[in-house]
Amino acid sequence: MNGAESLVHSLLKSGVTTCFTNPGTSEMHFVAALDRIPGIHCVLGLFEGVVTGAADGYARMAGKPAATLLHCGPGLANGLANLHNARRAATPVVNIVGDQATYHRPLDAPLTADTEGWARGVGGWVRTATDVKTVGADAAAAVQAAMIAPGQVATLILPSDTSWNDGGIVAEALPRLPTPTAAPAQIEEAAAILRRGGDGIVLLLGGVALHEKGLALAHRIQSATGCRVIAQGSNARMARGQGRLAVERVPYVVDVAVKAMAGTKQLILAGARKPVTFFAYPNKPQSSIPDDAEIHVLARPEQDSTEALERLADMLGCPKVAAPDNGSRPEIGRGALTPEAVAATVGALMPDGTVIADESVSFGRGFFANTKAAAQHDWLNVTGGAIGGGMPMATGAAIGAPGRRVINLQADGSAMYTVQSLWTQAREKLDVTTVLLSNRKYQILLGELANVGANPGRTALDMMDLGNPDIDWPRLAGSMGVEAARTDNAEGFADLLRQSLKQSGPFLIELLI
Ligand SMILES: Cc1ncc(C[n+]2csc(CCOP(=O)(O)OP(=O)(O)O)c2C)c(N)n1
Repeated sequence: MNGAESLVHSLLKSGVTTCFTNPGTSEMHFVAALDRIPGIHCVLGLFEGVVTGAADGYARMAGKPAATLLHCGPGLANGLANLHNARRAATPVVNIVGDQATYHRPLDAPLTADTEGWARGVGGWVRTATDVKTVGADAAAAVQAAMIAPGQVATLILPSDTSWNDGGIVAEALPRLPTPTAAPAQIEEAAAILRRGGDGIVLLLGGVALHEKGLALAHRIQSATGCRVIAQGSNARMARGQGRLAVERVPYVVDVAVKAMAGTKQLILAGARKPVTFFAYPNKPQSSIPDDAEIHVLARPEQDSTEALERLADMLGCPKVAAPDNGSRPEIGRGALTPEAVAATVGALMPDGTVIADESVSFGRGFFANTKAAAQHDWLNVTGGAIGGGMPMATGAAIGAPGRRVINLQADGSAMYTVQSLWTQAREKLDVTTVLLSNRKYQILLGELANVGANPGRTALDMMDLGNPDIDWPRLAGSMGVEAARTDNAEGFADLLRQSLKQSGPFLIELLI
């Protein structure tokens, strides 16, 4: 058995069944091993940002990591932005990077780079395999490391001789390390604040606290104490729709966020961090939370926040409550393609169990209110602010959640970063509906110009304009095997969305907004 074969067998023993890849020469033995050993679904991405973003989306839905397979330092570098997004989402990823043979590295051949250094920025676990005999054990350790709560990118660098040499040994799965629980004092402190009551108590949820069980517990606590419940600005995965507590997110725009969080006196963090603004702006605050607010940590992101919410609810004696009533399903939108009309149509038509991959950027800010009473769904955000995450995330989510429709709410500028995702969706016949929000601008940056106090001229405005030439999305998608159509009104959108939901495979709807 060679090293590559021991690696594949060991990944399988540790429960890894999907590999997103864009290989090169140094990965050929790994690829050949995948041929000989059944059990791993291999998915080709035509750019490493697709590979890494898909691994992120996959694990958010599957609850376990996929492997990537990338080519040397430069292949990793191409995938770094979406590994950064995965790091911010605390997604487990087993990031495998083939590299120069150990004895070839000193020759400084063209693709030789600081692979370890580049990997270190996106995850706390980086290892370079040194011996064929321990490659299997390295793989098991990488899976274990990726799953350390709350989840992380674990990079295993694989010099090609450790792949092709004989003498590989298959490693058994390592035990999953337990998720630390909150200390009693953390629960007591939060309970004391909630018991005392009064205005301005805010429970801020992040991480797994936004999954179904955490939200139900937050609903119990809110019903019993009257505290406000809100979510972090961007989240890996949030359970939403009928019967689930509808929570807003801390807004992106600083002034709007400051207004939304005004009056916060006691901020209780459950798997969340204290909100900070994306950027500093001249004469604006760096956090939306008032300076005099007190911060209490019910559960740190790496602690089990659901269990902490449960202990808190029990300590407070919060009675069981009926599931929240979010009202009736929205009606489909009519007329112009306003954010509200688009959101209402998505909310009206999405089937039960839909996964929303949200990279709607500036157009999507009203989407939450109009989808809270939709069928039950999960909402995934691009978490690290690195655009180009949406389409790969949708692609990976469709593989991680088979049988569920993925709707990708996708701004056009961000889409162009990783547009090759459409090709993978077509090849894998994935049930992804891309709602392409075509404003032909970097709209958000126009707002940012004003926020930083800049006075734009012609050149500055040209840098935010995606027209000239206009991108022909139906033709672009069609060229990659994805059926597509365009509309400029809400009725047309509803027709196309219905059509896409009825058929299997990917579909792209360009909305001229
Ligand atoms: C990797 C990366 N590159 C550049 C940026 C800067 N950036 C933020 S938003 C944006 C434009 C987004 O445009 P689009 O996706 O069309 O959304 P819109 O603003 O039109 O809603 C850019 C270039 C970024 N956040 N991440």
